[in-house]
Amino acid sequence: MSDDVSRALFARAQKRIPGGVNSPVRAFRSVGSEPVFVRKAEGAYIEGADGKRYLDYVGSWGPMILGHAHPKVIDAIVQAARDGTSYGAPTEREVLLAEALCEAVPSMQMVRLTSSGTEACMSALRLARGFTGRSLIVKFQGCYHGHADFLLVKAGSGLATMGVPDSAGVPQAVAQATLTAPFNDLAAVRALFDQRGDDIAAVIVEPVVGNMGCVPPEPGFLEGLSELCRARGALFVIDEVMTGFRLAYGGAQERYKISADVTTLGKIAGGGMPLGAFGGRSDVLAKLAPLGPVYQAGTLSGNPVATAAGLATLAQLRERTADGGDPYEHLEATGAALEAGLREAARSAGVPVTVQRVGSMWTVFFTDGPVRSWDDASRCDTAKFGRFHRAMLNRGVYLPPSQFEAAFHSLCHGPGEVELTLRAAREAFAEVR
Ligand code: HOZ
Repeated sequence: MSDDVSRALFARAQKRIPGGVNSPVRAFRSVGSEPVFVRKAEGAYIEGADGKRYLDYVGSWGPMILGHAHPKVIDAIVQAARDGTSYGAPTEREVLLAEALCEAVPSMQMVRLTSSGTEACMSALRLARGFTGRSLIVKFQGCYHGHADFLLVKAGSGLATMGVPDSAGVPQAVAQATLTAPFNDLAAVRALFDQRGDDIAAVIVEPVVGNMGCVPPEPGFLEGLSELCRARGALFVIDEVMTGFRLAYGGAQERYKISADVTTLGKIAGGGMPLGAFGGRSDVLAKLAPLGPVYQAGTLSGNPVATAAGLATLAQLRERTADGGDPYEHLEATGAALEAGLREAARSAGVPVTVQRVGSMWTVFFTDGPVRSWDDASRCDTAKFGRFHRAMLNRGVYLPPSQFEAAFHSLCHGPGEVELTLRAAREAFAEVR
């Protein structure tokens, strides 16, 4: 349960902010409680408005891979801010970040910076339409690529959490330009290409889904999408907003040895500041204004403070690797211990769950079979998840407040944090049994 100070703030917030929050899942509605208002965060922990500490597995929904308030990132932000917070003009840091992103993800020859992952995905798909001269987009049921109108079709995450498949306010004509297929179902995508192939501009996918809970791709699925796109003249767009710099320094593309025509990035790439990016083949990016006819712009794009945070975060990830302490091995070890421990805690308590994990993204699904698509995820016992979430929060462990959002751990989560989590989980599973 949230504390008295948070409850008072939430009551005030609801008078001025719809639902009391600026992003729906944060309202904690689907877990039957009220949000903890955060006053500060450090390392693996956040501190609620009343001073209570929670072990954090949200990590700002992905960006905080180094842990909260990493001193090097904070220094970079403070130093950058002293020089001014926005110019609406090019800076050296934008060039440095563009170079670093292209170096990390070799399929990106050029990149354009935005202010959010939503903008990156929306712009990447406008670019795909402009490049191919085609209008249809294929996305997967339960995948979320931000809240642009045409992407709020069978989107997971917040919409799934609120129990609505699609958003009101999206004209039917717009929604019709988006075709959907079940995740991990290559045959369904092939069928879409057979019916509408000449009109399909792009296929966009979360390579490891984080927005219906953590759902990995089955072997051959991503490779098959890439081949289909190439054979049918569509662009393959990999949404690495969550997976970029998280599953490997080169993201899911490095981990699964695949290549996108266009990649979208956000979260870690901005080091916890508002920043997104989309990039890819230079012949495709050459269609963007001012080089080409596809318009895209933004006053805060490539913001000097956000680029400083992004650069500092990527530098830390690279430095740790150079020091011999591979950050991704550390994240993997923590993840493996959490995965095994959570599975065992649920088994001992007799609670049927499926724990799915890729690196430092994971979910405890309250269902007893594998979750490979939105149909599987939607069969979870969300009421029981809600009770589990509350039981964990009462024990100081802050999980994403939705069955359909992946948890993330950081480089600050170590054996002590794993132990704390598993102790809480043993009790919480027993409580919800
Ligand atoms: N559904 C969003 C993440 N997948 C929530 C973001 C937020 O509330 O900040």
